[in-house]
Amino acid sequence: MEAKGYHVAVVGATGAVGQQMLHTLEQRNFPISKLTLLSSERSAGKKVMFRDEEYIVETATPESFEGVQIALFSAGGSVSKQLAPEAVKRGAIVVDNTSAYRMDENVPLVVPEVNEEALKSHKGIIANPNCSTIQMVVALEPIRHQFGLNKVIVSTYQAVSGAGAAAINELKEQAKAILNGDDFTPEILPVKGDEKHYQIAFNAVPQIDKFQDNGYTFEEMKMINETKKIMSMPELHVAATCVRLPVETGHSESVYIEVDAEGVSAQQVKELLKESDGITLQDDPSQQIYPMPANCVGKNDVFVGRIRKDLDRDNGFHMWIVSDNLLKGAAWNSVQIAESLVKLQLV
Ligand code: L14
Repeated sequence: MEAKGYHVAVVGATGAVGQQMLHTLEQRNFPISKLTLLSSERSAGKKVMFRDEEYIVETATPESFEGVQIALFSAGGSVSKQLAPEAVKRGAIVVDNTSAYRMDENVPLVVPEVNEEALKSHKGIIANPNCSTIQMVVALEPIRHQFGLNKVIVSTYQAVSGAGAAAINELKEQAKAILNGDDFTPEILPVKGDEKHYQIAFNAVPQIDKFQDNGYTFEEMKMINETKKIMSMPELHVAATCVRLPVETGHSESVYIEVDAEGVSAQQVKELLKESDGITLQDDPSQQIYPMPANCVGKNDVFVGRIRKDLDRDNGFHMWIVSDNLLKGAAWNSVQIAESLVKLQLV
């Protein structure tokens, strides 16, 4: 079976993340014997190219998963809730890119650089974490391992593509309207299903996903809870503020951390991250070198820079973390999980 590859399904194949999943499967030359492309009814019938072959996307139903071995889901939480168990029932391993199962005790929440081993306990569904969480924990894990970690305070600067292809379109159309002096009506951002919609072009909006009763947004709570779960650190202090910017793709994060060890230098942190898997260090103030989303689009790595020591606390550090939210934040992490499943002979 290994030589020929696996029967893979992509659910949400026409979406912003689904398209990147196909691109990543191609680019990684993932062993595929058969590919099934699925979507909600709305997008069914669309044509999609994969390895120079044209596929017609079909409406996802329970029966669509007959014979599927690996199913990558990215068609929204309700589709995952409905169909992921159906795929598992038919023998597939599901890698789910929605928030539907992330905090479920029976579901491993995996970033391979951090907790690949957690895959071994899977019961059919594996959750792909939130995009903002993934890029942060890739940078935090080597620091935790080397110096210990007890506190994280993060502010995000998130791109619109996280909210899907329609949000990208809204940013572009709005920017055009504003430059032309035309009227416009925000309809999607900050959250499609929420009551009010606000301008995103030439603006900054401190709301990603819906508000919870505690005053934090769901995106902020995802970062807080998922970070603790992935790093197996229920006691870690984490706070998050998530902000949407008029950037098309690439999330940025200003992160403050406190380590356990005393006397650690910024240089030590830089050297550690430079050698760590999945990280590219871009940190040279003398040459104005630091990560920016425009330079990270299309790349799988997490980019880290602006590493400096807090001026008041010996164990405090500040850094700037940027990654392509559709790749390491979504499609690449999902495909990487699939590669790990193959490597660990779990599929
Ligand atoms: O939890 O609107 O996977 O940018 C990440 C992107 C939720 C929406 C998730 C956005 C999504 C979020």
